[in-house]
Amino acid sequence: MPALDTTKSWQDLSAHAGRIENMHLRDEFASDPDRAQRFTFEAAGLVADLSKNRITDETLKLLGGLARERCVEDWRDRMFKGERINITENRSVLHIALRNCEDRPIIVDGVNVMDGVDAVLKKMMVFCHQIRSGEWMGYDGRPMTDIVNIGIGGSDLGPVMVTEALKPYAHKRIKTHFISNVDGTHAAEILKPLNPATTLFIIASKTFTTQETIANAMTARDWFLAKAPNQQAVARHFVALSTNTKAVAEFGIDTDNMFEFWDWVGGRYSLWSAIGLSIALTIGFEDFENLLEGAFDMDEHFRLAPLESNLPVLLALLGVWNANLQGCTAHAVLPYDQYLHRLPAYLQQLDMESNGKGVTLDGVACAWQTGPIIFGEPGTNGQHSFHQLIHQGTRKISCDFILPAISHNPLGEHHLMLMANALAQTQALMLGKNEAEVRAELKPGDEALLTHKMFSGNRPTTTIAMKQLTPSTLGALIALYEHKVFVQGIIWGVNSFDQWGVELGKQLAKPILAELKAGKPGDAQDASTKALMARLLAWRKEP
Ligand code: G6Q
Repeated sequence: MPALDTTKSWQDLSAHAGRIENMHLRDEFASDPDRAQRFTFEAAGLVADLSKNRITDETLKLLGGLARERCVEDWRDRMFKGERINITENRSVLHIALRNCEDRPIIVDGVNVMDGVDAVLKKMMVFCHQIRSGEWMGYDGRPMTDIVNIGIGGSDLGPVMVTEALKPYAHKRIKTHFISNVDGTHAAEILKPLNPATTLFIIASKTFTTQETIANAMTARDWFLAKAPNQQAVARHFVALSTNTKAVAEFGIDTDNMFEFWDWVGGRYSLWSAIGLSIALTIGFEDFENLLEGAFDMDEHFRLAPLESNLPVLLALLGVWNANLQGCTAHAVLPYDQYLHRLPAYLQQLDMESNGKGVTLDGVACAWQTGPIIFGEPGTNGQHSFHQLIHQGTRKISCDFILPAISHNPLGEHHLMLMANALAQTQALMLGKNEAEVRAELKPGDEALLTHKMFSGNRPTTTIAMKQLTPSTLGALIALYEHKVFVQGIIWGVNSFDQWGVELGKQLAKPILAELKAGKPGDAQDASTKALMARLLAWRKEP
């Protein structure tokens, strides 16, 4: 693929960005009563208002041209067909198969992957029923009250985010917990209140070789066996989610208790697979299917809608516009729903691990910015913290405000207050406060405060609204972001589906661990690492 900055559409967009440099959103809204309507798009139960971004009709037209020149439709179709578009790992990218609710055949290496998908879903359905009904009992004949998912990265963040987001749908008897960090504190604090006789452990690891997960799984097994009557009890209390049958068996989990998935499911795209078992056990299989269906609706929209009204494509192009041509240095995700409090963390992995890449598919260094820094907190907490910088800081930051109309907890006027705050933030970031407005409020003698109280406004925000946060709208929202990230990767020319950056740290941790165990830093370590190791080891020896 030609370098992004050499393409005609990129050059046209850059020239256009220069032409509208002095545009202010306040003036655009004042002069164009249709602006909000023209720049609002809908799909799969989500409404996205793009109008508070620094865009014009011309911008969207040119961005559409960019998408065409970068062959977005072709890449999208190749993904849906199961082609090996993850070229550095020689893999298909088929999370869409996991929620292919119409069962359209998807053939990889002559095999319809839907057969395996359907079989695992069925196995998950049966298991969900057994656990939730209490039919599946622990070693002393009682039903499970606690589920502990042990996994990290893609085998943790999605399930954590979704089980938190869908708490109103959770089974009353069952509490779901997650252990991810190799810091023993995580396992210790989660296990402390639990009773092994009524706890089910889910060991979630695609490779089943991840150091942190295996260490936590072994700790959990030791903790369990310290109370359980015998080794056989493990079969009632440990299940595995993995692609690696051999390693699961070696760990001592009966492979009948293993839920399979495949190498074409990327870790950070895996919550729809067996990795979502903790979700299905928590909210029930029917609502898990509703989650898949919501995602499927978004997939169908992404697959079929023209680029001009295709929500993931539009959000992707807007993100590229803001990051590469409007000088935004980061992107904030601001869910105005407490249940979505782990969404920013989830999206950090989805976006930053997918598009945090510095070379193109051809292995050439990118001369343009790629994946943005993603951060966020649920509203209104962020308003009393980092929103200050978004309003008045020297860095430009684009934001997504995510806003359901109906709360699961309709307490007094809380939800109206929450919505008012979200809307007020996007309005303030758009309008700002000019000199005349500040002067009109300044008390005599407060002239020195003038510039402190002024807001430039003109800061880009997108509002994604929905009727209510449900399994279906959540599924659509996650799929929206997944496809957005994919389209951005296509525009930037990077592989959104590998993660070589995770590897180096893992490799280097091995010799350091060996030396820490031996109590002596190795000579090959750099001076800083060596000194830190020596100091830490010395402290550990002190009484
Ligand atoms: C995700 C990454 C990474 C992965 C974890 C856990 O896309 O590949 O976050 O999910 O490293 O890997 P395992 O599931 O193999 O333990």
